[in-house]
Amino acid sequence: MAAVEAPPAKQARTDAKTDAKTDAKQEFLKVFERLRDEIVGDELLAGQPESSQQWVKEMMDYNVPLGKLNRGMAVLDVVRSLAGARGHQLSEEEVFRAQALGWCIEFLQAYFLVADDIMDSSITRRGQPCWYRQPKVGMVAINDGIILEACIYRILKKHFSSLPAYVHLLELFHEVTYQTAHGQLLDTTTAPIGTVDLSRYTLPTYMRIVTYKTAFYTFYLPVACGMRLAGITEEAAYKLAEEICVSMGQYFQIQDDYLDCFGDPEVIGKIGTDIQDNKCSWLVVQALQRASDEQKKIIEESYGKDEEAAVQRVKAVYRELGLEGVFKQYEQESYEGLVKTIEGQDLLPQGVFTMLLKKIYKRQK
Ligand code: DMA
Ligand code: MG
Ligand code: MG
Ligand code: MG
Repeated sequence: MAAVEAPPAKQARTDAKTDAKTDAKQEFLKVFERLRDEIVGDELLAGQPESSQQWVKEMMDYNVPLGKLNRGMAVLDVVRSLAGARGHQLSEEEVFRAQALGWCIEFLQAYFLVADDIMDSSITRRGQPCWYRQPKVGMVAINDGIILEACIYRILKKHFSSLPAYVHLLELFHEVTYQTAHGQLLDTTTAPIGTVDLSRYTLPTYMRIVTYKTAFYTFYLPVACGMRLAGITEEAAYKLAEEICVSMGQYFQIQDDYLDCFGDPEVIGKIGTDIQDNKCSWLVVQALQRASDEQKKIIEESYGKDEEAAVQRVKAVYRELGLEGVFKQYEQESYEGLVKTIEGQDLLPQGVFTMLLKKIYKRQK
């Protein structure tokens, strides 16, 4: 059957929207180049051998700007939404600051991912080999991660130290880093190599892991950054933002776990490792709530093994249990619940949150 063509008006609108999106990304990437060049040219690195400057530049180009950039670009969206609600037009400087702060989040993300891929023995990330798997890198990646984290504070110092929000921003990055590292600790210690203990994989344990390892840095951090730049100081507003962002982050990580097993590696840019890695994934938690004794036995014997046949046996049980459908239903309920919460408050403009939610609803990558 021939595809029905979209009416021209709608097509034009869609094109304009796509163009605006590409432009925003291009503008954002330009800011990355500026920040990167500032770091490579700063007084410390300029005094180091050329090879160090080259290394840092290449390491940043490889690890920082090649993701979806949702977290980083969200800061400007949040600032715009907050300014718009007050009828304020952003200056060029305010736009740059929101973008630079967004890059601080992307540096933090890069730092966590470099380390996460080592800990998870992952193969690919963003469609290329994980940084630590580059032959010349190996465990030097640990130090590169430390450099990436330190870059956040150099950017903050250079571009934000004259603002009243500076100390709040420092505290925010420190706090969220601490929370995320504790999430990663829970994630890895709940998945010890070589011991499969299915009694660990409960929903409360799962929710705690994902709240800490993902929700704070993925959603609360960009929203709180935008709120600080907009000059919001009421504690209640931050508490509310945290509540909504944590729910959204839990939903986001559940999608990540689903895609680890059922997503297309070509699309998500990474090869799933959760079953091999013995992870307390949302899927195994759901499977165990529904499995027969026989199915539990298969999971018990095959989970946490780095063997393709074992992975396929676990996936077969997931399919028998209809987990794809269970996920779709969860996704719908979670989305509707979030919309309700967002619409049920009037402390912050709804656009701050709906914008983020729209970007992740039914995501394939
Ligand atoms: C992601 O957990 C959490 C952090 C802090 C990177 P994950 O290992 O499920 O992420 P991914 O699937 O991207 O490796
Ligand atoms: Mg991982
Ligand atoms: Mg991990
Ligand atoms: Mg994952």
